[in-house]
Amino acid sequence: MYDLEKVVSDIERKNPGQKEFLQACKEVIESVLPVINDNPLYIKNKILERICEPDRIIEFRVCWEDDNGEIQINRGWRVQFNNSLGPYKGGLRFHPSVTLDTLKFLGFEQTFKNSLTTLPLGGGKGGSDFSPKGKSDSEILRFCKAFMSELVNYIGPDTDVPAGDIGVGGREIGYLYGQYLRIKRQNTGVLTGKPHTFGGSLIRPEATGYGAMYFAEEVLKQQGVSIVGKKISISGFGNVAWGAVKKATELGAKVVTISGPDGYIYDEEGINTEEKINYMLYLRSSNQDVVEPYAKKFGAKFVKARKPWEVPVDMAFCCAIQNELNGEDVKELYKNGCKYVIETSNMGCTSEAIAEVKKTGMIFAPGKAVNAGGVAVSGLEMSQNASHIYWRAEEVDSQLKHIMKSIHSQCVQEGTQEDGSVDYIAGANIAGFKKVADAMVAQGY
Ligand code: 2IT
Repeated sequence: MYDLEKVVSDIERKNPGQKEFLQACKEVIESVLPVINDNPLYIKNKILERICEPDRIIEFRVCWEDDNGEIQINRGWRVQFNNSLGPYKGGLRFHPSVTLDTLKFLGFEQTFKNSLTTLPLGGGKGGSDFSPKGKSDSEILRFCKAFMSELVNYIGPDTDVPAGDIGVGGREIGYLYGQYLRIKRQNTGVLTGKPHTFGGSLIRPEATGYGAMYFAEEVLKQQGVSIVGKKISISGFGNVAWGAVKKATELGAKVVTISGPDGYIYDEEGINTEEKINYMLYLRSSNQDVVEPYAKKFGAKFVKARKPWEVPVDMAFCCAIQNELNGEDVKELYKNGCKYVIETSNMGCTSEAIAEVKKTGMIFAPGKAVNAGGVAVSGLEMSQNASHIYWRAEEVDSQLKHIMKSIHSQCVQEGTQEDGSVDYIAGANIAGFKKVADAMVAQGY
């Protein structure tokens, strides 16, 4: 029998100072401990101890030359967390806040998320503390070439398939893939999220945001309500926020906020025209990491250095970065009548935020279920590349929708409580965990 406090303190001792990793482990362990304690095979095979330990971590130096001819040095990593279900799969994050702690938490989350997708995907994550902010296109190219020159030794279409994450979009994936091709000369689709001209799946750019809205629709359906007319606040302005705004608008909801490190935009009319939604792509590709220009262009309100959670809405989607929504934010959302917190970024909510949500009785959907549409379509991109074909957008979109519905059903199956309500955190963690754990048992140690 495992005791929660003892397990958590062991992880703390083995991973000193790694707060994010510990937070992610704690959340999953809290949910799955009863399942483990109920299953002698899991106990005998030490699944809990093994699943919290990455298979391996690769750490490397990345040297590149900036536009002034000065040599810059960054650190790069790939955390290959767990490949029981399939090749390591997960994004690369380029952001100054990236540490090994961050990538371990992300690789851990990815393992369970990928299990939920129903596709044969293991979990991994990588990236660098490189900041794309203010960098020229040539600097980004030189950094990507240097990064891939190292990473190339550790990845492959059947071993480890990286993709994008914060700071890594189609442009960066293109540069990284180009360097892979120069060195290996193998068009195996070793990265996903590629531009469509050389193997990228249609709908992959939209997939995370679309998937989040499909999942939210299912959550609402479970309550017997429709998404039409719902007022929504969104944080972030990158790829995930963009897809979410696009799909929310298409489904008849109204998104009134987006945000960046500089503050948030409140657009009372809704971010609901093609021009406004496409402008988000421009903001991202400008490498300035700001949203204020949106206010000037479209006559919306810009609120400096504040988060969007003070705006009264029905549903809140955090789409930016880990721990972006805290306990105070939840109190504010609740006070203003918000009923649903849809965590769309990876571990977007602090532990206090989740505790507060539980206190209020608001409905909470966890990131590893909500945002799994991105990696799911990456899995579909791998299938297309392996069979040397492209699927139509409608085909990919319909598979994505099907997968998100299945993830919702898995949450309901494992998370339904005695009173009939659904604990989506428990549901996602247990469903994701069981499949990985069963595979580990079947494969021995
Ligand atoms: O967090 C994530 O799931 C991603 N950044 C996407 C990973 C992928 O392999 O598409």
